[in-house]
Amino acid sequence: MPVMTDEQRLFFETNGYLVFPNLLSPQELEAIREAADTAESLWRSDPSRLGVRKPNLQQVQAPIEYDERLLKLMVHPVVFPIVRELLGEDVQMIDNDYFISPPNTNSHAHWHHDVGMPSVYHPRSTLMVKVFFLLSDVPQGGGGTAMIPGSHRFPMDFRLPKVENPDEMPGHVRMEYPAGTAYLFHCRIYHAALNNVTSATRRVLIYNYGHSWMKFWQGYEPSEALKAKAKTRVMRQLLGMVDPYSASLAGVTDLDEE
Ligand SMILES: O=C(O)CCC(=O)C(=O)O
Repeated sequence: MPVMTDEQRLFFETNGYLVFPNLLSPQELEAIREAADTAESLWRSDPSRLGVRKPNLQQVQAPIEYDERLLKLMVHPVVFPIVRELLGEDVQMIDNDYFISPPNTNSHAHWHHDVGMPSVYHPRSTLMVKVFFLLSDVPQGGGGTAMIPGSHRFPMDFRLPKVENPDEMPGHVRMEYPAGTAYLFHCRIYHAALNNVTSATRRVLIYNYGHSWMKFWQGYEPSEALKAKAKTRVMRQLLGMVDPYSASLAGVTDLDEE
């Protein structure tokens, strides 16, 4: 059963992204923030834990390994069915991150798309869909994600304008929204993280989904401890615990089905 509204289908096809205002209720947001705080303090207390520790980005790699609430967010009942519809029944997790962009820092990610794959021409395919959950308000100039609407359909040889400062890209839209908002995009869309010129820290959880025959992004392979927590068909497939070439959620109507 399709879950996307006609408005969502048209918007995504045209623009390559979707926004979900107020997706997390205040209670859900509080619980997810608490889980993210726990992950962050564990990560900060142990420099051997995977992630990036740079002045303009602190990246807690694979937050789903840290707290079951962050694992469950991967199957959010509103967003995940849409991801599934966009990618198909062989959907799998590819990577997941918790990004912290400190105040008054320059962009950590200039304009790019996530699936260049120079040998493969796939303008009609959706290879990956990335979902962002905002855990902090992102004010204007607060280092939010920016995208070029419709650029997921640009041809391989499209000449993107060269800009020194990512904020100067013509025609971009900015994901500057309150905490609790989520957005997703088609990974061929051109996107960037803009400069954070405010005194606010941006906090965002990122879940990237692809197909079961794709590899996990290196360093994001689920641990055995995490796999032991996968009690449902959906979770087992998302964590790659099924045959990659016959994986399918076809017929699964209840995300909690064991
Ligand atoms: O931090 C951001 O908003 C951009 C993230 C990004 O570029 C990516 O996930 O590929």
